[in-house]
Order: sequence, then structure tokens, then C-alpha cells
Amino acid sequence: MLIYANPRHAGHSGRQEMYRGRLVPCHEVPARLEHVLAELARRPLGEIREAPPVARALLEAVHAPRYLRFLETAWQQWVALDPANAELDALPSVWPVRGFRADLEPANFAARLGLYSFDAGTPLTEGTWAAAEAGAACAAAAASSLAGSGAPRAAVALTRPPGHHAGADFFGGYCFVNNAAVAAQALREQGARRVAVLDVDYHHGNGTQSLFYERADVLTVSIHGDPRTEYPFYLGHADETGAGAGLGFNLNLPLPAGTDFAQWRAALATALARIAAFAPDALVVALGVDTYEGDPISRFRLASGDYLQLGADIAGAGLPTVFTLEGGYAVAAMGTNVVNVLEGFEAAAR
Ligand code: OKP
Ligand code: ZN
Repeated sequence: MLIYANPRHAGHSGRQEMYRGRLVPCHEVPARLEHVLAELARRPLGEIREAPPVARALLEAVHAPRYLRFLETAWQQWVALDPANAELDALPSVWPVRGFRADLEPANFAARLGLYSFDAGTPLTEGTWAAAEAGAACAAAAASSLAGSGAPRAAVALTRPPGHHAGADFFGGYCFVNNAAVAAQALREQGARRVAVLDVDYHHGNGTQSLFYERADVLTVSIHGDPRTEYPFYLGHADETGAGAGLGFNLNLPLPAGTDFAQWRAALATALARIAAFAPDALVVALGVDTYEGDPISRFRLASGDYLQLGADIAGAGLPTVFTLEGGYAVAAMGTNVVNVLEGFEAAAR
């Protein structure tokens, strides 16, 4: 498989996230990706490449132009408020909920930060935009690499910050640019008639779901902690099946806290059956490993060895596959768990 690693990821390094009335250290840290790269150095699975810059038109096919413009200038505006802000992260604290105007962009920076976000756990830092844009470039390059004869069976966008919570014009859940959606859109634009996105992160991929909710050309399927108790809470229920032309093209498989691999794998079989019925030309896997039993913020019970089988099961779909890296916060186990998925996939895809 081909691997595109984000060379700018470490520039996105949040100091703190809001949790229960306190600012606590961020879970989504640069070391996560460093552990994956270190494990890949021990167990190589393919060439590691640098991606060319991502086309703005592709980003704008996924995200609103005014949202992208905000992200790319946000740090500059934050520091312009007060030079001392350079030592702080920008965290939103005010949001336009139901009944408020979202069509107008406020002049006030804090108000704009809130307009384009949905939680106070996603700090925007000096290198956030560069990291997010370079991550999208990895996703786009991974998708492109699957086109044409002699293409590999799979390509991986090894990147952070993650992407699956980011929607057309909002960030949150540690995500800014939706890398899985960028990959899916790129696959469509290069000729795949139908693309499936399978999200195996512990948290529901609300951003990806919302981006494709009214489209029949991209099937979105997510297996995740039940949103009645788990983040992102306000989306991810089983009765969300798509709308308009997209009706029937979204599948949510929420599972209770404590779910082990046997139960999780049964949901994966359901997901893969729906994907097979859709008969896509390509698959995007939003790969989070926060389903791990040792994850500090999640409540499933997958063991490290289970990720080999998870990868093999996904390979069983028999599709050209792009993986994007999403969550996983048991930092030291991150390398083993991610590389196990990829190795399991590769072994079964032969
Ligand atoms: C991002 B991804 C923990 C609060 C958790 C946000 C979780 C985002 C998960 N103290 N808040 O889906 O892995
Ligand atoms: Zn997650």
C-alpha cells in the first residue's frame, strides 16, 4: 500500500481543551502520529510519500469557501487582537444555536470562531491551518494514487488533526478539514461512480454524514458509541438514513458502552453487507482506533490483536481503499493498533 504522511501535522498542537469547567491537556497530540510512523518503520507496509498540494477546488467541493478563508486567517486575526495571544490557543465560547443568524459573518473574532465551530474542545493553534490543509493533501493524493492500471489496492492518509467531525462550515471534535470526505469527493471526481465511506472510529462521523446526507453517490456508514451517551451526542442515531436524493444512503450502527470485538465485528458485517449491496467503485475508511480497550476517552473493548482481523474483514470488501487516520488516544498503543489494521488488510488483500 502507498502511504502519504502529513509533514505539517506537528504544527497543530493544542495546549488545552475545555472539559467539565476546566482546561485540561489535549488528547489529540502530535505523538499519536509519531507512534504510527515509528511502528511503520519497524513493520514497513509500503512506500511513504509526500503529497502534492491539494487543489482549492477540491477543498471547496467539501467545505464552504468562507469557512476555509476563516480557517486560513484565524491565527493571524487571533494574534492581531493581542500579541500576547500567541502564547494561547483560540477556543470558542459562544455559538449561534437555533434561531440565531448563521448567514451573517460577525466582525467580532470570538463570534466568528463560534459561528464556525460546535465545541470548546478543539483549539485552533498557529499551525492548525497548515496541518489541516496538508492533511487534506494526503487524503487527495491517496485517492488519486488508486486511479489507473497498476494502482495499489490501498492508500493511506496518515494525518492529524483528524477530520470526520468537520462539516461543510464547522470544526469540532478535534477536526477542521474532513479528510475522508475529501478522499471520497476526489474518488468521485476521478471517475468512481459510487463511493462508500465506512467510519470505524469510536465517535460518530457527524461531519461526513452531514456532507453527504442528501447524496446518493456517496454511501456513508458509521459504527460508533451510542450518541445518547457518547460524543458528538446530537447526531449518529439509527433512524438517520439520509434525506432527499440521499434517502437510504446513510447507515448508523450505534453500539453500547462495553461493546467487545465479537459484538463490534457483527456490526461490521452489517456495514459491509450494506456496502456490498451499494456496489461502490471505491471505499474510504475513516480509521479511528479509539475503540481500543485502553482508550482514555472511549468505552469499547477491542484488543490490539483484534485490529488485524478488523483490517482483514475490510479487505474482504474487495475494493480499492483509502484509509484516513481519525481518532485513537491511547497514545503508546496507537502505532500497534493502526499498523495492525493496515497489516491485516494487506495480508488479506493479497
Ligand atoms: C474525536 B475523534 C473528553 C471529551 C471528548 C471530544 C471527542 C472528540 C473525538 N474529555 N471530546 O472522533 O476521535
Ligand atoms: Zn473518535
